[in-house]
Amino acid sequence: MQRRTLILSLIAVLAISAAATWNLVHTVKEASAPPPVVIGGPFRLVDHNAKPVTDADFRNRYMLIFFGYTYCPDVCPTAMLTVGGALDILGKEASKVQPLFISVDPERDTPDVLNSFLKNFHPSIIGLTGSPEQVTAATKAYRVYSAKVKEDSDAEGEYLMNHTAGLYLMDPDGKFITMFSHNTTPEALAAKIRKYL
Ligand SMILES: [Cu+2]
Repeated sequence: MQRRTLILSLIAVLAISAAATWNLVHTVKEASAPPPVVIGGPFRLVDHNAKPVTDADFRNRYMLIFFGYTYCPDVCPTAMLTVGGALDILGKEASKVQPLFISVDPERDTPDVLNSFLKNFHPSIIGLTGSPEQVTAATKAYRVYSAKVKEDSDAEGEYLMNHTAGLYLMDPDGKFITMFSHNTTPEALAAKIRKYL
């Protein structure tokens, strides 16, 4: 019994020192690389049918997430057209992908507003909004920058949003895979997405 305990503790000591050595090597090797940035995370929002949703509702599908706002004069609508075109090109495979349009302008982007905006685009795109706090939590998790831009000449309630644009591809467990530029063709986007499916 005593001998067995001794062997077990020897194994434990060996394991600990091996782990420590590995850790040391690992730390030294990684020292020059920047610390890993975690992109993504849980979110609680409301969809364009006013139904509460969380990131967990999209497990088992690849989330393709774009942050924008419906009053956007150019970038956001164009990005949604590109996403829709890419989904059409992906055909059957598109069912593995859940495109999401998350509003950075919850003040104006109510579920109803999102709903009418999304009628112009691919039917599988889900629009998400929420309280300012919920939206801020989501943008923080995805490291999205957004800010109101108001000109003196703008009427009451009229403003543009400066915002990070880009498409996040998350795996079926909700983990970040990569980002794509929204500024591309449907063909190029479809080809890039296909590589990960
Ligand atoms: Cu925009």
